[in-house]
Order: sequence, then structure tokens, then C-alpha cells
Amino acid sequence: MLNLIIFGPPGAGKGTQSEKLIAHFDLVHISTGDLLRAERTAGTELGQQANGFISRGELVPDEVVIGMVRNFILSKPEAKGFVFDGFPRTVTQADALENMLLGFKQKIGIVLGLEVKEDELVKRLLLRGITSDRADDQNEDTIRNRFREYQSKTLPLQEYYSLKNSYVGVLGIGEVEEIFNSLKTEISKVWQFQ
Ligand code: B4P
Repeated sequence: MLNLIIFGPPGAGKGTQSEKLIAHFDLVHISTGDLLRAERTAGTELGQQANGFISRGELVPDEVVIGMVRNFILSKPEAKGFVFDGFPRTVTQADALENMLLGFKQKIGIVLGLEVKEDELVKRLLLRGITSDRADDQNEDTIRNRFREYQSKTLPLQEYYSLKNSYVGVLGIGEVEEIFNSLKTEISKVWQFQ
């Protein structure tokens, strides 16, 4: 089973590359951002709770996200592996994920970090804000707040996974296909697929 984390700051291309990875390796995509937005669209209590945090550019509380991920994994018993996109975003979430996977005798195979400078990220997100209905991409203050959250709560995971020898950084600037090829190269070093 191949379980991988696609890691990086807001707008680094996690969602974009995850789509390609799941298609290529026949994995199940788990994007906490997408799951939270789906809850909001469905008007659930969880979605309403999450909405305030997302629109301020803050992280949604750990217990909410962890419970949601656990339910999602349990709903996919046939999965050949998962691409975790935007999860974990805190050390608490990372510890919870490790314990969840241990319960299924599984572990994270590799953490792929997309490395992109902040100014490029702001440009990408504002551009997406024009064409999408994502309110959190439409305001530069909210975007900058997402970066502050990333720096203080999520970036420490880079060291967390480096200490476990799982983290690999890949340049996230350039053509989408070129970045995807770099990711595949890194995966092939740790996982042999048929
Ligand atoms: P997410 O939905 O995870 O969104 P993201 O980090 O902003 O985007 P991503 O990196 O996936 O970028 P994408 O590929 O789409 O999170 C949204 C919010 O949900 C968070 O702020 C938080 O509030 C909440 N949340 C989610 N997970 C959570 C968790 N675990 N804990 C707590 N809260 C959580 O790419 C962005 C843009 O760049 C796109 O327009 C794309 O087309 C473009 N792009 C991609 N690759 C490119 C390339 N190579 N060159 C040029 N443009 C590129």
C-alpha cells in the first residue's frame, strides 16, 4: 500500500499534483480542504463550524479535521493507498495520522514537499480567486494570514518528517507535468510499482 503526503504552503499545487498522482498510482485522494468545503456546501454543522475559520484564513481545529479524516479512511476499505493533500497541517494532526495508520498496520511512505516562494503563491491564489468561488482566495489579507498559519503551525512538520527520514522537497515552480515527473522520480526511489 502506498500512502503519501503532499505537503506545502497554500497554493503550492498540492491539489493540482494530487489529481495526477491518484490517477497514475490508482490511489484515493483525501483533501481536507475539499472535504471541509463539501461539508459547508451541504450545510452540515461541521461545515458551518469550519466556514468561519476558512474565511479568516485560519486552520480549522484539529479535532474536527482528525475526526473527518478518520471517517473518510474507514469509508474506503478497498483503497490501495491514499494521497493526503493538506493533511496533516499540525503536529497534533501528524501524530493522529500516524496512530490511525498504525491501527491498519500501515504507515506513510513518503512526504513530498512542494517548495514555492510566497510572492508566487500570492499571485497564483489571487488569480484563482478571480475564477473560482473560493472567498479565501479573493482577499490578500486572508491569503497572508494563511501563510502566517502555515509558517507557525504547518512548517514545523517539515522537520518532523525530516527526522523520520520521510520528507523530500521538490521545486514546485515550472510546468505542472515537469513537477509531476519530479514527484514520480522521488516516489520510485521508495516504492516499486507494477
Ligand atoms: P486547501 O483546500 O488545502 O487549499 P490550498 O492549500 O490553498 O491549496 P493547494 O496547495 O491545494 O493549491 P492548488 O493545487 O489548488 O485549504 C483551504 C483551507 O481549508 C485552509 O486555509 C484551512 O482553513 C482549511 N483546512 C484544510 N485542511 C486543513 C487541515 N488539515 N487542518 C486545518 N484546516 C484545514 O493550486 C493553487 C493554484 O495554483 C491553482 O489555481 C492552480 O491552478 C495553480 N497552480 C498549481 N500548480 C501550478 C504551477 N506549477 N504553476 C502555476 N500555477 C499553478
